[in-house]
Amino acid sequence: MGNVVDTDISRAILDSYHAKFAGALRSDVVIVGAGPSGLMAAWRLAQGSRRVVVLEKRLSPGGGIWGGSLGMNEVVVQKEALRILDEAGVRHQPSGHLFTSDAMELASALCLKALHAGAILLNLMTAGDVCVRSGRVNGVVANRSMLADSLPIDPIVFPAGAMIGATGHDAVLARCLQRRGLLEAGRLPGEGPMDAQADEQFVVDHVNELLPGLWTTGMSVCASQGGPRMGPIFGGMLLSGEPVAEDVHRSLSNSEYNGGGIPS
Ligand code: 48F
Repeated sequence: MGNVVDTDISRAILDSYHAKFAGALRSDVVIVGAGPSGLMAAWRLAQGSRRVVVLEKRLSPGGGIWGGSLGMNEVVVQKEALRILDEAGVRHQPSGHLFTSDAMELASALCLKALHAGAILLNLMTAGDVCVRSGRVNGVVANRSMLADSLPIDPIVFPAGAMIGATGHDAVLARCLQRRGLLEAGRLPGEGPMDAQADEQFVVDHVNELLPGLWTTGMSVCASQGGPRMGPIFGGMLLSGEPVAEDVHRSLSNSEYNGGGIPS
C-alpha cells in the first residue's frame, strides 16, 4: 500500500484544512446553516462567483432534509421547484399534483452542487453571535460545536460583506440581534400555526435584509417575520434560497462591501 507514514497523513489533513479555513476567513457571504435553503443560497451565490462560506453546527449538512417527515426519508416538492431538482440531477416521481424524491439524494446533491460551485462548507461550526459595526452586520462569531458550551474556549470571527441566517426554525442570527435590542420592537414574532400552502409562498416572498448586512432564508424567514410554521414539504425552502442569493448578490454589487466585510 505505498509509503503510508502517519505524520504525512496528519500533515495532509492539517495543510488542506488550514488552506480551506484560511479561505473561509476571506469571503463575501457567510451563510449560517446548511439546510435546504442555506445550501441553495450557497449554490446560487457561488455560481455567481461570490466567495461563500457555509457554517454548519452538525456533522452532516442537509438540515431537515435527511429525515423527510416522521423519519420517512422521502421529500415532497411542488412542480415549481422541479427545475431545481433537475438541475441538481435529483430524480423525482409524480404523486398526484406533487412530486417525491429520495431525501438522501436531495441532501447529497445540494451539498455537492454548492461545493462544486465553489462554496466552502465548514461543519461542526456553531454560530453564536454576530459582529455589528456602524449599524451593519459584518461578521459571524462561531465556535467548534460542543466545545463552546463545555470548555472556556474563545470563538473565531468569520467576516463578510453579507450574512445569511439559514438556521431554520430557531432563527439564531435574528435572535442575536433581538437580544441586544437591535431589531425593531416586535420584529421577531416567531412562527404562526402550520399552514403549508401559505408558508411555501411566505418563505419566498419575505426574504429580506433584517438589518444592513443580515438576510434570512428558509424557515428563519417565518420565525423572524411571523409566517406560518411549515408542513413537510421542501419546494419553498429550495425556492427561498434563490431570491436571497439574488438580493445579496445585487446588494454587494452596489455596495462598498463588495470585497468582504471591510469597506473598500
Ligand atoms: O432546519 P433546516 O433544514 O432549515 P431550512 O433550510 O429548512 C427547513 C426544513 O428543513 C424543514 C421544514 C420544511 O419541511 O420546515 O424544517 O429553513 O436547516 C438549518 C440548519 O442550520 C443548522 C442546523 O444544524 C441545520 O443543518 N444550524 C442551526 N443552528 C445553527 C446551525 C448554528 N447556531 N450554527 C450553525 N448551524
